[in-house]
Order: sequence, then C-alpha cells, then structure tokens
Amino acid sequence: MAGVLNFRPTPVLRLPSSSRKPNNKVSLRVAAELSETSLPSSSASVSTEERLNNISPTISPPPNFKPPQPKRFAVRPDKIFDILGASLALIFRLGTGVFVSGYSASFVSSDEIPPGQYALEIAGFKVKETSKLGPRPEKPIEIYEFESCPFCRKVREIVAVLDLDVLFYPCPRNGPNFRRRVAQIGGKQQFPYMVDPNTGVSMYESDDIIKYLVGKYGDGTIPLMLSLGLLTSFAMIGRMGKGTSYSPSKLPPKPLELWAYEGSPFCKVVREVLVELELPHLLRCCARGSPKRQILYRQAGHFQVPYLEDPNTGVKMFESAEIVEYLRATYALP
Ligand SMILES: N[C@@H](CCC(=O)N[C@@H](CS)C(=O)NCC(=O)O)C(=O)O
Repeated sequence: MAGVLNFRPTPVLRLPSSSRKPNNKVSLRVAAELSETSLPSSSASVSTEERLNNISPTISPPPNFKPPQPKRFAVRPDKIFDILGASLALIFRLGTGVFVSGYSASFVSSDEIPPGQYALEIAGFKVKETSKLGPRPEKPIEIYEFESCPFCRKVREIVAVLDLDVLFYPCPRNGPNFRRRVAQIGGKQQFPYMVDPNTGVSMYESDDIIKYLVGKYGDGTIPLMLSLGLLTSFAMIGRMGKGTSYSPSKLPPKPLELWAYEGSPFCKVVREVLVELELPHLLRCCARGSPKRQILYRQAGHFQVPYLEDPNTGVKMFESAEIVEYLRATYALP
C-alpha cells in the first residue's frame, strides 16, 4: 500500500515550444507538458504537471492545530441542517452503502466481545456483526468521479458493499487536474471512470463498473437498489449541488486517507469538501460489517468515521465538522 501512495518518479518533461518567451510564471506551466509516454494507463500518483498547476506545495496544518476528541453520533449545532440534508440520501437509497455484502448482526452480552475488539454498543448490549467478502484486490481500485454525480454515487455504493479500498481522484467541474487526466487516459471527460491496477482493466459507465466489480471482488450479484436505474438521483436532493464545483486549492504531494463509507452523512460532508478542493484521497471503506473497523479501532483507539489521516502534515483526526475546517484551512487557496 505504501508504494501506491508514493509519487511516481518525476516524469519526463518536454521543453516548451520555441516560440514561447521565457517568463517565470508562464514557463513553469508550459515546461510541465508531459511526454505522452509518461502518462500511465493507471496511476496512483499526482504528476508533475498536476503539481505545477498549483504552484504552492507547502502544506502545513493550521497554526496551533489540535485534533478534537471524537463524539460518536453527535452533531455540532451549526451543522444540524448539513447533516440532516446529507441524511436524506440514506433514506432515499434505503440504506444502500451502509452494509457490507452478506451482513448479519446479533446482539450479544458485553462480555462476549473481548476487550480491545470493536463492537457497536447499544443499551448495554454489543452488536456482533459479520459479512461475506469476495476476493480482495491487492492494490486499491482507482476511480475518477465527483460527489454530486448520481452515477458516481451508484459506484461508491457498490464500493461500500464490496468493502473495497479506493483511490479517488476527484473531478469537480472546472477542476484543473484530474478531469484532464481522464480525457487523456480514457479519451473523454465522463464520470465515473474506473481503473483497476490489479488487472489493467479500465472503463466508463457506472453500470459496467458495478458489474465488473461484483464479478471480480464480490459474488457476482448486483444489489437490487443498484439495478433499478437512476434512483440515485433522488439521493442528491438534500445537498444542493455540494461536491460539484472546483474551489481553488493546493494539490498535496500525497493522497490523503479517509476512513469512511458512503451511507454515513457525516462522511458525506467531508467527501464533498475533498472533491471541491480536488484532493486525491484513499478511501479506507468501512461500512457496517467491514473487518477494517477493527483495524481502525486498534490503530486510533476508537472506531468512528469519518477519520482523516493526512500524510502531508501528519494530522490524524475524527469529527466531520472539524475535518472540513482543517481541509479548508490547509488546502484552500484564497
Ligand atoms: N460527531 C461525529 C459523529 C460521527 C459518527 O457518529 N459516525 C458514525 C457513522 S455515521 C460512527 O462512526 N458510528 C460508530 C459505529 O458505527 O460504530 C462527526 O461529526 O464526525
């Protein structure tokens, strides 16, 4: 995984064409033209060209930054409408994207779950959750998409159902980096676009992507809610176009890591901002029933999502409202 997150070696640069006058600002952009051969069919890194589109690579956390304490299921008072709006999607989608495939749950007494093991606790009982996963991909699937696109939502839901880790390249409207890359790799700007670096397969079309993913990493069955056409459009109503358009930002050297899952409204508001700021991020998907919940529990001493790990600053944090503020303070350009 670590290799995936690192940069590729600096790609071959072509010299700017001769007619252009050297001008520091312009030549930086021009000199960043990539040779065709350096464009990978599948890539997990941010190219030199993309970095040079945003010429301010100094990434540091806000002054005196201190991560907040986790407060499970608590909504910050100024975020009530945000979280309510984001919850509408969950209702319209009848919970698709909340549970991993083959999910089952049973209440057990607290002492049946050993200490140090994650389990949701309700009224003194613990919930034992299990799921049935298909073959696991070695490297994360790569997906180019944006939050408010209903076709992209369908794909994100199957990602949650199959418990896949995905390296997302956000493609908001007017985004300067990854929209262009999709056109270069796949031939057109259409989203979602998926690249599976494990098989070399890449494709457009949400239904085809879903079929491919369930065939390769599931049991071949497409959940009913994902085979009924574009019902996902309703899921977008509560968010009024959030996660659609680019907001100028610094492009980080390394993708951020977000522990989250599609069905959670708290995760949705964070994803919207990651998309608007065009920040590549590795989704550590952990819907209900995911074995990765135990990994986060062990790693962070607590399970709650969203949980952000930013390898560019060393910041690790819970709490959606504060994550959104952190992302804006760290990456947004004035
Ligand atoms: N105040 C937190 C609430 C986050 C939260 O409660 N997330 C739920 C998922 S929607 C969770 O992690 N629940 C713990 C569990 O499922 O065990 C925030 O805004 O981030």
